[in-house]
Amino acid sequence: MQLVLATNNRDKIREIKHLLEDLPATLLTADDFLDFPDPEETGITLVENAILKARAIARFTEHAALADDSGLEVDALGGAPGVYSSRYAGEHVTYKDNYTKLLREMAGVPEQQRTARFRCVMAIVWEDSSVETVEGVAEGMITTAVQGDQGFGYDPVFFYPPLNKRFSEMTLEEKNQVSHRGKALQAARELIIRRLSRERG
Ligand code: ITT
Repeated sequence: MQLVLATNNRDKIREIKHLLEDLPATLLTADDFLDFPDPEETGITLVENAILKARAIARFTEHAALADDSGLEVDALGGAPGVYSSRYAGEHVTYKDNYTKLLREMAGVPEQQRTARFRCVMAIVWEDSSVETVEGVAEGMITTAVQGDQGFGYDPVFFYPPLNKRFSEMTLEEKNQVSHRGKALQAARELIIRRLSRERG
């Protein structure tokens, strides 16, 4: 089986590869193709955008494709930035621009109201064009300052109480065991394994 990771985000690719690498499937990425598309994310939900990205890449590569649409939902901000997490501070901004804006918006919000969750939806479009989706969630708190140099995105401001540290203070293995993406990937692994055994007949 050849499965294309339908993302242009290298940080996601690192985490996804780590959890799928032992499967008897060849994982292909943007680096394996010329002019790999970066589809416009016109959906208003993570599910819509994940399916949209997986479909676009499956069509372009003529292989099965797995897409990840993810975001951070902050309760004190009514669920923002949510599906707009990568563009929170504007188009073509850095991770730092986004979490700096988040800390600014959260200034003065008391600790017990700083609850948030990362959500990850993965869509797989198979070679027969059928689609399946899975989801993973990780509950945590938004900190008041930046710390840690692991991970990516909003990890330096996302505190995970069960391990008493931020995502930015976890190794790749630790983060994958508890994160939204790690949980979605566990479910995606099951879909892939089921598909592989069906293909083998
Ligand atoms: P692709 O669409 O090419 O996959 P993207 O970065 O644009 O890449 P999304 O539209 O799904 O992906 O945006 C997800 C954003 O949510 C991402 O850019 C981060 O800002 C944030 N995010 C997602 N997962 C995260 C994680 O594990 N840790 C920190 N931030 C995360």
